[in-house]
Amino acid sequence: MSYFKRTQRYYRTTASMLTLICVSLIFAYSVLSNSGQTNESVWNEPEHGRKITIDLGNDVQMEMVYIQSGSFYMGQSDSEKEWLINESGQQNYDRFFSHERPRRKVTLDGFWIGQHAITVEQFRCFADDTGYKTRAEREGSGFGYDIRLDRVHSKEGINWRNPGWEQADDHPVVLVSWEDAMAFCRWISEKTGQNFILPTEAQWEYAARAGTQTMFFWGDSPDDGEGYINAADKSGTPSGNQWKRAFSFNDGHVYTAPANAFKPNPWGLHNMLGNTWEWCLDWYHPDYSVAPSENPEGPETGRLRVRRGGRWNLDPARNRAATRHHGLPHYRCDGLGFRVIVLPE
Ligand SMILES: [Ca+2]
Ligand SMILES: [Ca+2]
Repeated sequence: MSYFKRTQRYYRTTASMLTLICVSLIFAYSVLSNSGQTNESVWNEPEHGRKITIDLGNDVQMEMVYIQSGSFYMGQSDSEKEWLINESGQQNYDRFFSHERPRRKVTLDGFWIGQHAITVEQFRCFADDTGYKTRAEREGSGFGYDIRLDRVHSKEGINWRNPGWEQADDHPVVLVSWEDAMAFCRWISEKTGQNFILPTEAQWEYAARAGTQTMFFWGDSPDDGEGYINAADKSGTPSGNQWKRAFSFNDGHVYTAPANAFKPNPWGLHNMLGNTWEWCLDWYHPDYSVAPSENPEGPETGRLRVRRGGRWNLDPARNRAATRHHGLPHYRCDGLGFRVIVLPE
């Protein structure tokens, strides 16, 4: 065999071996990154954007994304304040939006966060496994959209299994209270051996902004949000009327949308803005700037828990990254769910 042919065969063999090694490495990595439940090192050696898929049983999975530590400006900017006053008037601004200020720099450690809000299917794994009954199920009522009144109102007989309108398994679970969300966290922590908890509102806003400082992660114009958000839109209210205030496009969903129906923010998280409000860990305080600027956790006690991100029946002003709201820990409605985080040890 000529020197040339031997050399060619040598390179061909080496190339095949390298391909085999690469394929094995990729396979090993994907197994590693898909076995968060069993491989501690994956949880504790995170990189920004790294993903873990957790098996909840019954072929149901859940994706978590790692968000690296960093600083960001939390709260409403000066130009945002002007826009809100212009949009809703000084009185409404003072009443609903003034507690988003002052904007200030906050620094956070890294954490894992759900790529999606907890879905109906994921919540069912928890309920089936434990027999847990939510507050709405135990008390037989919740707050839901009343077609007759064309607004959210107290309703008998609604709960996460039946919000009074159709939800597929991949829609975000609704009608769960803060207490219900915490019960889910306890269950999944036990199941995985990891410390699952709700995000603080600082962690929530950091993740929702994903490095942006604009009103929405796609920019400052509500009109540019088409394909990114499910909210009050041109398709109208559940009773067929037009929303008083809405996004200028048709988002294709009257009620909730599936977890993957819209494009994610720059850090790969879906529906942080819109679709459903998301419970946060903190007790509500009207001035969050009194908390430390490093890893703020909210007041030690309180009456109301924070929720963030807006929901499907709200306008652009109430679906921004800085939008904040609150609720009693047992409150539940058909536009309020949650997503979970894990802190690396
Ligand atoms: Ca909509
Ligand atoms: Ca949301």
